[in-house]
Amino acid sequence: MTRKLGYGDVPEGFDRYENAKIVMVPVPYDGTSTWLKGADKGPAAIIEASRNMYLYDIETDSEVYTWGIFTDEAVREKKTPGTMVDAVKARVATHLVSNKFVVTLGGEHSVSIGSVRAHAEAYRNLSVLQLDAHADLQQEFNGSRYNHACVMARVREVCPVVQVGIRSMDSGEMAAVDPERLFFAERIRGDPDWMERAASLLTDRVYVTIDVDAFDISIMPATGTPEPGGLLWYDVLEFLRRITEDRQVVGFDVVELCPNRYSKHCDFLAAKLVYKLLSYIFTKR
Ligand SMILES: [Mn+2]
Repeated sequence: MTRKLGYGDVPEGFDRYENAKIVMVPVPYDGTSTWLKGADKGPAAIIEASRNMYLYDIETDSEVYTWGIFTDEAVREKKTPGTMVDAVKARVATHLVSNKFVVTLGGEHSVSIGSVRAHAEAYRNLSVLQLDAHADLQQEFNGSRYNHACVMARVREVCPVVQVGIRSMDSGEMAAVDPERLFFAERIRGDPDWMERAASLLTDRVYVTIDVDAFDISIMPATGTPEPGGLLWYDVLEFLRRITEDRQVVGFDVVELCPNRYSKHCDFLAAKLVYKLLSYIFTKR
């Protein structure tokens, strides 16, 4: 039997479901994005890039793959955004019941709704940390409540959110913002306390959703709606590490990578971001 090409190209045995604490759920969905298409190619690009990473993390002096990393079959439901969300929720829920730690790989941001709903049912007092250029607080967009511009409006229906890196929205969303819980990219620049304040607003159990457009376009041009003025690599890592030290991160997703032919470094950044966050979470355990 030939081995499936899984995340991280982990040594044989560590990639089997029975042995794996960590499960990758790819969701190659791009049904509602509005500008650059191709987020459906994101999960495969992340997995391919991840197979070229070193599996030792210098910072934490750890090899998180030894917890076992299983890469699941992709969720391919795409009749409507709503049926896709339900399919993601059902898939993630089956892994949570089996006591796995689930990483959802998008796909556009609407895939996060299903994953958050599954985690919110499995974990009491969950809050969601969102890293994103966009607030995603539209109640409805282009005729769907599950458009990628509505993600955080749907998430706020199930748990409190903290939004970081935001730098683009419309006036209707601005009215819906909770200013205490939203950290604009331009305002956290040069503010030494923002990480502390953002972290303090989270509950003990946290789900993290990372839209890669939170990163600055200089290091992450490969996304559907790139915005200048974003976060940089070490700032994001420092913040994520701080969150994992003070809180229990119970799941996360990385979404909106829209791979292109010219900037493979973006695929690698997303793949490594997944591995870094796993390293932080599991070093603590
Ligand atoms: Mn988003």
